[in-house]
Amino acid sequence: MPLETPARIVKQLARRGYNAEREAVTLLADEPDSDAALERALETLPDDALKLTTDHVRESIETEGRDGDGSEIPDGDRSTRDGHRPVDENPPTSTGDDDGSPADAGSGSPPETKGSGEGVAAATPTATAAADGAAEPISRNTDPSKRSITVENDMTGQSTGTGEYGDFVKVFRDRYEKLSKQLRGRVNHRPTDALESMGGGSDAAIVGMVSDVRSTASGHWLVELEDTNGTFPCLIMKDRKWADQVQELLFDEVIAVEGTLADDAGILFVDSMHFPDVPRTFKPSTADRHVQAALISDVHVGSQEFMEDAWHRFADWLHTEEAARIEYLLIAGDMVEGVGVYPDQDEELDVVDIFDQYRAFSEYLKEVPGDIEIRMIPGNHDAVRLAEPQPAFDEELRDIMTAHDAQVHSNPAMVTVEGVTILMYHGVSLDEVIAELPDDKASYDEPHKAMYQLLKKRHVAPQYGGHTRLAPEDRDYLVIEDVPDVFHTGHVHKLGWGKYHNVLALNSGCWQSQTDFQKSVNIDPDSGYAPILDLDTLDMTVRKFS
Ligand code: D5M
Ligand code: FE
Ligand code: ZN
Repeated sequence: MPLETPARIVKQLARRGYNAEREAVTLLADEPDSDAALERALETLPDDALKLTTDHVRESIETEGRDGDGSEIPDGDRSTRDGHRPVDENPPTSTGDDDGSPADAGSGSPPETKGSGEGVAAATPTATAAADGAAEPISRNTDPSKRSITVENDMTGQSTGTGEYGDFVKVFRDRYEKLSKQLRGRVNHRPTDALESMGGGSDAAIVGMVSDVRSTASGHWLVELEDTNGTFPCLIMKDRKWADQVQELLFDEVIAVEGTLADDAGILFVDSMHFPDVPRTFKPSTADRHVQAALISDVHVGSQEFMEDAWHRFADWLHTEEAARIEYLLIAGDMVEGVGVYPDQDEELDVVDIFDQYRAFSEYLKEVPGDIEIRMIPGNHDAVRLAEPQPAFDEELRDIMTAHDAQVHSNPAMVTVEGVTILMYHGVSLDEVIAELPDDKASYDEPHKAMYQLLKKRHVAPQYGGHTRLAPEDRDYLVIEDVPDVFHTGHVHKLGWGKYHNVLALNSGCWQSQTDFQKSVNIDPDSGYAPILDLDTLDMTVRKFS
């Protein structure tokens, strides 16, 4: 018997999505033809079994002894993906800085390729148990009583919007209500229609939605704020520190300003500006045990650029002892490439039918160990309505993706995993934040900084009528009402993470290599990385599989 047999058996099992008891592997390895014994054991395994037990192997070997036919399973029935991967694939690991230092801690460039990321520990390749020959059948906790997931703000099935004018009034009222509540305690504000009667020269404050931003001939800023009673012009002088903040403003976000009314009480000279923001004293919650979640997005199955090999390596790695603590997998949108999402996209499709794309995606999900719990939300490439909030995949799509029993939620959704609340949002508005804000505040190279802006505005997609399509509902599901412990987005295909007022913001890269369009606009995607989150410490580790 060749020495590497147990390792090979573990790998074979992993490829097909099974875990195994240690002794089951030993029994198979001791068989004269261990490959055939493995095939027999798997053939007789019930469809819903996730783990190959010692008892089952023993039984299948004994039955085989009794039947005595000893026939080989034809090669074609073996893992259909054999040969895709080199056997000694050891994904390197890097640990993000988590010293609680301000915003930039752990500038998220993957250190494996970009070496000098500030505050990021150097990459240290680690051995993977199953791959280096030490057969370690994985022992993942499967005690369901230790696990918990609850979901809030899921609007699936709650959509009431008909797109009529009244719906827009309702959703903006709700946004204003929710966000002004965050600001009311901080300023002594008056409704816009009461300001003029206050008299010139008085101190005043307004809480309102940004309805216009203009620069004046002399370089000052005129910001128009709107509340439920009307609008009011506010002047921010160019030499005030707040002038810098004006560059961060997006239409329709809610802010508060304080200042002095002009002599005719027709304009407010702004002295200070307030954002709903995350309190600096915010303390995130953590899990009670050492358990991890993998946070990924943008798989893009069906695209010619989908990185199948990297995905296989990732899924295989999830079956190893190193990944035994990972009990959750969260996917933040763009499961498939979709059809007709961008002009000329069909030229880069590997799978042209949208349902076939989901069927293929479902097969890739099957490679993930069955005892990892999966949650996913849609993105702009998925087959749900494009306008946000996006409801979860409908029944037809869920039926296609039943293999792994992955649960689906709306985009956005607040998913609480063992006490850690993760705001999952696909991230289409990030394009807009990056386009509108100066580079040092938001750029594709540091996508987490664009996420900080959304946290500061307490809204995942503030601007209406721009690049991000919004659907009016009777409430604004896109407001970040409660501060999450972790904010997880994707979409821009860049990896980046950091902390904003103790909230971990993570943009999780993608599984698609550079497309022709991305090449034409110089987007260099971070493909094939899996960010792993320690739920008990909120530390991040990034694994590279490409
Ligand atoms: O988008 C991935 C990223 O690339 C995101 O930042 C948008 C941008 N992108 C990709 N293709 C296009 C086209 N054709 N037009 C404009 N922007 C694009 P994703 O939606 O995940 O593919
Ligand atoms: Fe994407
Ligand atoms: Zn996207």
